[in-house]
Amino acid sequence: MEITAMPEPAVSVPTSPDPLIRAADLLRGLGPEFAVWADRLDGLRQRREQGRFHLAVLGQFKRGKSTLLNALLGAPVLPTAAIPVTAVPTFVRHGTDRQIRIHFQGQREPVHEVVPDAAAARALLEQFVTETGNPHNRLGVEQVEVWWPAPVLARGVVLIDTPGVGSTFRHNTEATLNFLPQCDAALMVVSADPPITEVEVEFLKIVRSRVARMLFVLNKVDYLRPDDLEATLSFLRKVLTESVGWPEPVRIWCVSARQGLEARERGDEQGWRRSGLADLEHSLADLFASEKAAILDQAIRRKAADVLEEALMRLRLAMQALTMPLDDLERRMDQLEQAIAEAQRLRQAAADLLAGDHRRTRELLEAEAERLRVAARGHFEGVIQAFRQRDPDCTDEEVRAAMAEAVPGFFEHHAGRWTEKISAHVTEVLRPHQRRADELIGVVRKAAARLFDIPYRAPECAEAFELVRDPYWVTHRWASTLSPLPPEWFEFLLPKSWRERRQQRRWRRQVAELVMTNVENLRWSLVQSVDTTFRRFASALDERLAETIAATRGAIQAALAERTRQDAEVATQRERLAKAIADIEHLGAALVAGLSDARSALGSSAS
Ligand SMILES: Nc1nc2c(ncn2[C@@H]2O[C@H](COP(=O)(O)OP(=O)(O)OP(=O)(O)O)[C@@H](O)[C@H]2O)c(=O)[nH]1
Ligand SMILES: [Mg+2]
Repeated sequence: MEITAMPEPAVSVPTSPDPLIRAADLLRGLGPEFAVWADRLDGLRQRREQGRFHLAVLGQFKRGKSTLLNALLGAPVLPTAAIPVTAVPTFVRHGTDRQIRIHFQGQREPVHEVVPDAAAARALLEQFVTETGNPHNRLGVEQVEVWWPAPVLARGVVLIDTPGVGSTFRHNTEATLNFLPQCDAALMVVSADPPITEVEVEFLKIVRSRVARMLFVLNKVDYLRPDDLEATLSFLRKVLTESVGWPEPVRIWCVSARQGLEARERGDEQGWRRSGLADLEHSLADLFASEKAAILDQAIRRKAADVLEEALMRLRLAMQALTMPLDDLERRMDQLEQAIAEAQRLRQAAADLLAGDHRRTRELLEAEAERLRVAARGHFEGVIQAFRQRDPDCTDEEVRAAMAEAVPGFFEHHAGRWTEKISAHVTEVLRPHQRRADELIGVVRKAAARLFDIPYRAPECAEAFELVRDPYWVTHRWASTLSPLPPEWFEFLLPKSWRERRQQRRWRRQVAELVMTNVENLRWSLVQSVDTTFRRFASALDERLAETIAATRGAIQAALAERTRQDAEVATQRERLAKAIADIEHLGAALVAGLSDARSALGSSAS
């Protein structure tokens, strides 16, 4: 590894206004051995991108959710109609080109199209997301992404149109509830006709604990005269505080999405304001700009400063290695090798502990699966029994229909609970491993700092374990009907009580099968995600340790090679190193400047 490959200009002319890009450019300019840190900074930049603000628009069907989103987008992109429409969640993101991507369950490749305008977008979406174009979601659409150049989406906001809750598809409501904790905020749309229903009240009661921020919108106010509006609002407030238990004061935005959209299309500013949407749009902009983006940006800057600190360590080591008497250098190098060997031993012990926790997590998962099997069997046998008690002469067909209705809701609910429990467990279990991993890397870095008299600063941001990914709407295909096993021919000849007993045995067998299939479906997807999480964690740890070792050793070995050259060349190299150190210190300080409780500056430079 040759440090002489360092081209000077790239170091001194960082141009991008984004400090992360500037820092990555600067590191790349220092030579290929600095690429790992430049790549890490690129990774941080991606994380910042992923930290988009996800706002889900919720409500009972036909409240005007899609119309409201269209108004905010300024074009009738999403399908709307007087009959229930949105059957699949649609994620609308910012994009300079207008594009649509339809994701399917299973292996089917997504459909991806660039569309010229709103009419074309809507026509395409109608085929896939609406009850009319895709009845009962026969096409197996999982979710839809739309990219649109609307200002409301700038700065990383994602708006999500969701299927209306409380329709006959109860599992839709459950799926919405499972989805909510992944979102940053939700906008609940109600309308004046009628002001709020029992279904909405029940939904809101459950939603309360699952959503970080909630905004209430009363839509279709164009239907109301001013005094009716006042009465509707006070009724709504009363229900929200008294029946739902929402804390006072409840702010409700009154809008007419339809008039807002029309005004937008005409370019009528006054009409836009009159529709109430200008006010809602401002409040949303404030919300997007607050909390999340700012907090994420701070965390990312701190992590970036840590990355620079690691690069600095390498430069300082190289500087020291160029300065020290040779025999001294070799002696210290031996000692460093001992510290590296110690870290590798600890790594093995850490790997064993991690494997143990992985195994125990799998055991917990299996125990939960068994519990769910028992609960589900009891539940569905109960469903059948209750049904038969109500109607002793019910036909097999009717029992099958009752089951088909009961299955998705039950499993969707348990899927949510189970996933939540397992991911909380995994996060908890991995935390001490994370600490151990940080200590392990610290062993090498501290030894290098001590041996070569350079400042050591522990990373400010522990690499807190994070599974960052966009909210994801999970659509399981639940096996929900009992197979139509006809009774055997001789059963008709048996006395009624015998026949019924045989029939019950038959149902019970089928319930057991149905439960096995659905629990297995869930168990399998959880096992996959647990295994992937542990695998990724272990390999990230290995990579970080290997990087740290390579960087520490590499700096000294490169300097050792330099030492065989002429004094004049060594002096030039030292000058370059000193300049690179100063540049990185400067950029690191700029990254953390102004952060709350920021450290004063990066450690002082080497001799
Ligand atoms: N008068 C009036 N009608 C509206 C308004 N907003 C929406 N509508 C109408 O209400 C109907 C339903 O609107 P959608 O936007 O499709 O409702 P949705 O909540 O998305 O419905 P689902 O997708 O089925 O859950 C459509 O006929 C809209 O034109 C409004 O502000 N005023
Ligand atoms: Mg809709």
